[in-house]
Amino acid sequence: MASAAAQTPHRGLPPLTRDPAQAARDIREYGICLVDGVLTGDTLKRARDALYRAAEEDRARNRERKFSLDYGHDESNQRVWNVLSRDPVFEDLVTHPLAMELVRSVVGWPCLLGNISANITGPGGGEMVLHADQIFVPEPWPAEPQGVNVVWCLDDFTEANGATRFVPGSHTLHRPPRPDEAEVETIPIEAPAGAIAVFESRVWHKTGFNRTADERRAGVFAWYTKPIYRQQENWFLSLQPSVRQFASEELLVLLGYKTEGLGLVNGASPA
Ligand SMILES: O=C(O)CCC(=O)C(=O)O
Repeated sequence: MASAAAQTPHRGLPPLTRDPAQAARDIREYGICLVDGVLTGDTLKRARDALYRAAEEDRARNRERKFSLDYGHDESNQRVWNVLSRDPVFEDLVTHPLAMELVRSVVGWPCLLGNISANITGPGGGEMVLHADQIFVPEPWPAEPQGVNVVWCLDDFTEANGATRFVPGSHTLHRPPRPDEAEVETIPIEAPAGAIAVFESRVWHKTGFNRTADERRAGVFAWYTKPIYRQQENWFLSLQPSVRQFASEELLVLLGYKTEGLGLVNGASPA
């Protein structure tokens, strides 16, 4: 089925870049950018090992939780929530200077970290429902995107292993997909391990099918919003306390522990 977005001039993915200014331009034009080589060597290995360790622990303890937009009773794909509480390496991802520069270019500063969770596709794993991340924003949507998602590719993202798929140009439609648009044409966000894809919150996207016999695809999704939105993860209840204890000023703001105007305690910032 052809999509309404196919009528727009944005027919594909922008090329991989290492230039932050180009990446910010790509988000404005295409709704998405791809930056490669953001995590390399030991750092990439640390993040990947930490995520797969957390996933194994959740499976072993039967602690895996699906989300309403996830894959129902699909046993191949696995969601790992709140990775920030699982290993300090994820603090480095949340506040990575390049990621933060791109996040600020979309939603400004201060902003909030809505959540940071991982999706691991597994052999035979199914697709997620097509959605835009600012699904919680009432329509008509404000003129600017209200959030931005930074996707950390901890494995190669390929069409075969379930790379996230998106609808080119969908950010210009300025609305979420309707139920009869669930099957519109999408293209895979293919990128090497260590790359990030950053897309603004109006982009229609979903997890792809994993058609491989033996490959998993780990992606960490860090979701940031303008500071007027409730965070998806309730950090005040679920954050591992030592994260707050050692957090930078920037991370305290992102988590909502240091704030202005909203989220006060007796009229003042809690931290
Ligand atoms: O797993 C993916 O590729 C997409 C995940 C996603 O869209 C989400 O978590 O909102």
